[in-house]
Amino acid sequence: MNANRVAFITGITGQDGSYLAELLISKEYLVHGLIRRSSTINTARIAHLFHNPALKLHYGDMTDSACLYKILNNIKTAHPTMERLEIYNLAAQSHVKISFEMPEYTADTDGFGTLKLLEAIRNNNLDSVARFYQASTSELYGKVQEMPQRETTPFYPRSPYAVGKLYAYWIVKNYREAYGMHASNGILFNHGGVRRGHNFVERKITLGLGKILRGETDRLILGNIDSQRDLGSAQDYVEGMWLMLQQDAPDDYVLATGETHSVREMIELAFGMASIRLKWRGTGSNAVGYDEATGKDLIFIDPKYYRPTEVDVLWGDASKAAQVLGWRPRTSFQQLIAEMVQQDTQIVYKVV
Ligand code: NAP
Ligand code: G4F
Repeated sequence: MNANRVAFITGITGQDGSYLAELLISKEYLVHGLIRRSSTINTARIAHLFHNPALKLHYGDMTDSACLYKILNNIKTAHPTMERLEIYNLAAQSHVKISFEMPEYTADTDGFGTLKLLEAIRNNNLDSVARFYQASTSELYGKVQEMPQRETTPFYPRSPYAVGKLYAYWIVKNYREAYGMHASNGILFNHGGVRRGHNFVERKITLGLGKILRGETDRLILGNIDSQRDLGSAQDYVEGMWLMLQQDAPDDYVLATGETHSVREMIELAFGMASIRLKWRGTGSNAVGYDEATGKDLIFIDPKYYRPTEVDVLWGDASKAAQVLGWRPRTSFQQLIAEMVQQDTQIVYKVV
């Protein structure tokens, strides 16, 4: 461990937090992480790091400003000579559909939680030492005003999640301008992988495929399969987060693959990797995907998965991140889906 490499990650038990913790530990950081108390185990993604002396976990919650202050105070006391503290704010109620069902909690965590953390930094007099990364999102573009979307594209959020994240985006920018803080927004387009939460669409597809192949179910039920997403690999994206905090000056960056694919394409690709060629009949909520070889209906639509306001298409332009940070995604869409199919079905599919 290097005495000058200290980081604090909120959301360390999440998909991105777990990959980021691994990356930072591999770079000799001492990593502090915020975890929530839960009645069930919520640390599966970081269980392999538990006994690593480079990891220290602290109980807390983004809605609890006193604990955020106290954790930062403890970190300051533990590292009295640190010249830099990298803070990655990844904690969020991150599910867009669920944000319509719990809008207030989503705003408290994703919006005001960010403000509380920024205030905890200032109240601990850590503003000049801290480098702050905010997990902003392509959901900010919502009803997109430009194709593809880049840092200068106007925002048009379409969910309580996106509106909460919009507040966070602007408060980060405001604290940068008002107090000179090294605070950056990473505007990340969708990214997943084998640690992706089970109720995000690409993981739901590969897990559903696995259940069908094992005979545990005879169908996969989804919502809007015509929306399009720019989907990359979480492991590639956490490198971009780290690069943002290594820059002399803070700034905002899009991370994206530059390709967009419909949910329908994701389904066809995943099922194709298991040698199931899907054909479709019907449209909208009557669309059904069936196995061309057997005629068996496999994919159904249930409008209960529709959002009151949908984001139809996301397609990112990460040229700025490429030019300034030297960041480029390494994993193709096909490779990413193949990795997930392999994990969830045990079928090895080689992408050529
Ligand atoms: P994730 O897997 O859902 O992880 C979210 C993390 O936040 C978990 O560790 C969760 O803890 C924690 N959390 C939730 N509410 C909290 C609260 N009130 N207090 C403290 N911690 C809380 O999300 P992810 O995919 O890793 O995404 C990381 C961040 O990037 C999120 O802010 C997300 O909104 C944003 N983002 C994600 C994507 C993407 O495609 N993955 C794209 C753009 C932006 P538990 O484990 O206890 O639930
Ligand atoms: O997988 P999703 O739930 O991801 P969404 O809404 O794009 O949000 C993810 O990416 C954002 C970045 O743009 C992050 F900020 C956010 O935290 C999260 O990681 O849905 C993707 C698309 C949507 O159009 C949705 O309507 O898939 C469609 N979809 C169709 N059927 C479904 C389903 N989504 C889910 N979750 N479940 C379905 O059954």
